[in-house]
Amino acid sequence: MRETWRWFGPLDKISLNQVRQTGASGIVTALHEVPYGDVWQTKDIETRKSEIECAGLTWDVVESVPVHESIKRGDGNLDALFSNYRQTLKNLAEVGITTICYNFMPVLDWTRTTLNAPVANGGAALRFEMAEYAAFDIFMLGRESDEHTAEIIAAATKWWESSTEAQQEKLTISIMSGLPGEYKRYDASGLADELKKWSDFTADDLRASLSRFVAEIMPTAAELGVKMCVHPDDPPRHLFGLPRIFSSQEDFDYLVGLDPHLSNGITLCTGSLGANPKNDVPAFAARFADRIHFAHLRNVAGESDGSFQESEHLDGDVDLVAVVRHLLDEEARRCETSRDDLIIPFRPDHGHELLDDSELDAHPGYPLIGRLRGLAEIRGTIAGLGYAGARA
Ligand code: CS2
Ligand code: MN
Repeated sequence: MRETWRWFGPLDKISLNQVRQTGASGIVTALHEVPYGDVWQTKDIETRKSEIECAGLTWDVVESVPVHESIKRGDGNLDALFSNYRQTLKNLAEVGITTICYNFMPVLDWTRTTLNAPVANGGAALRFEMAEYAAFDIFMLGRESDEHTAEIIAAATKWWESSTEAQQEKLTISIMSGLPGEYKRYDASGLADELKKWSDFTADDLRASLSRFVAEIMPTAAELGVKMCVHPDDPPRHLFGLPRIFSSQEDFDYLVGLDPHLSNGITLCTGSLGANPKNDVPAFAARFADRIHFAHLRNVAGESDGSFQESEHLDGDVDLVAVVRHLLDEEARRCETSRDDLIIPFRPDHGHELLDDSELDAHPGYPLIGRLRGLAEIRGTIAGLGYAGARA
């Protein structure tokens, strides 16, 4: 397995030199400055690639080549958008970058209600509190739905009635923090307006858009030797009435059914999938092993009302050691079958805010020291499993 690190480009508060000190050797990044739907020009890709290489690292994975909202909606000038997407893949492949992560979540990306929930050791974690999510939904978006149970509505009402304006503002900022880079942050009423446009849009509609995306993009990816890998929904559930279609094993079976070629692959994000206790993440890793082109390794601790908090990498609901074992076994199988993509890149995904992390003010969820710790723990896990025939 190859240790990688997500770096948000020249605007990232964490420098490539700092990344080197984490021990990671690969970079996961994107041309975040290119507007969604535009072609990534070869010269821009080359410039970013050489910047990474000058720091002694390699650009291993693109996360993400964003899927334009019109593609998810299935409206607008789709022919041009698909053609641009294919051209971007060609330009990336031409400079040797062939592992491409994407996701298919409409409007919102990863979603939390708190960016700095206290952890017993003094650090802080990202958290999804069901009552606060419902309070935002009911009282701040004013959305009518039968989504919430009576118990959650009662807890949400209690939160809402005792909350200050500052707390409501903080909740809004937390919920918007996962939004893709290009989007200007919505306020609550801006998001409510956007959601209205999607109110009749169903999971089946989104699946129809996915099916067209797969038909338009995967044959080109296969031809170019590009490994596409879709990131699961985070959290793995519909949000504010928006459908999500990458939340369960069945969802990924559907994707594979659309095109069984291995170019139509998966990003295994243990923390995203693990936020639904029904997902058996090691079993998921084993089932889809041959098309896992990229792994996000992190952990979550779930609660009975559907709330969850990001936990230490080796201490949560997901048996990360079992997951790593499946990935190492897969690499061994790839070796036997002479596949040319023997090594699975992984990153520690998110991390807790620890020690001096808050001073650096990095991207929420992407602190330096917290991720360094997660990476080191996973490195130890890999080394441990590699010794003494533990994998036999
Ligand atoms: C993160 C995301 O939510 C997560 O697990 O890894 O930032 C993820 O990278 C994007 O949602 C999609 O790639
Ligand atoms: Mn992830």
